Amino acid sequence: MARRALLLVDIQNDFCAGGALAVAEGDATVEVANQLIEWCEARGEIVIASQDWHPQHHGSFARVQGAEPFTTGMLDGLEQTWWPDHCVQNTTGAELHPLLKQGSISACFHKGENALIDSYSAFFDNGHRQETQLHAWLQHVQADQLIIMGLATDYCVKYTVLDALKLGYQVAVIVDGCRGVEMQAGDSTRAFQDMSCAGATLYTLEDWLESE
Ligand code: VGL
Ligand code: ZN
Repeated sequence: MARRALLLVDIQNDFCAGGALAVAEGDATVEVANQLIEWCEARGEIVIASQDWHPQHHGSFARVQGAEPFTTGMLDGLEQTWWPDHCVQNTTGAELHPLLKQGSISACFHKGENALIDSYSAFFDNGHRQETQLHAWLQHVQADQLIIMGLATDYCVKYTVLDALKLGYQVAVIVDGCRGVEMQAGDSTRAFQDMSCAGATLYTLEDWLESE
C-alpha cells in the first residue's frame, strides 16, 4: 500500500524573521505546515522534518572563507555560495520554529554536518558523495509519496525535491508553504518550474486539502 509522508524542510529560526539567514516571510510557512500536520494527524500519515545542522566552522560560511556573504567561490571542487553563519548545531538559530506543531514529527534528519561540503538536499550532500538516513528511513516505513514544503524554495526545498524524484518518490510540493532566498529576483519561480519539469506536482495548500 502506498504510504505518504509530509517532509518539512528546514523550518528553522535562522531562516525566519530575526534569523542569521532570514528568508522574506519565512515565518509564513509555519501556519501552512501546522495545517498540513493536522491533516496528517487526522489520517495517520507520517510527519518528518529536516534541519540544516552545521558545525561552527562550516566551509560554506563566508567568515570561514574570509569572503563577503552572498558571493560565490569553490568548495571541494563545487561552486558554492558563501553564507552568513547559520544553523550552527545546538544553537537557537538551528532549532525548529517555536510555533511549529512539533509533537507529531516522528523523525528529524540533519544535513550539512560535514564542514567540507554543503548539503542543500535532505537526501545527499551537494556532491552526491554521502547520503543522510532519510531515504533508508522512508524505505523502512514504506513511504513512496512525499508532500514537501519549507525553506528555502530555491535551495533546500528545490534540491530535496529533485533528489526525491530521482530516487523514485512521487512528490507534491505545497507552494505557499515555501519561501525563497531570492538572490536573484525570480529564483523561486524558476525553482518551482524546475521542480515541476522534473515531475513534481505543485499545489497550494487549499488545492491540496480540496483534492484529497
Ligand atoms: C539553506 C542556504 C544555506 C536552505 C541552507 O535551507 O535552503 N540555504 N543553507
Ligand atoms: Zn546551510
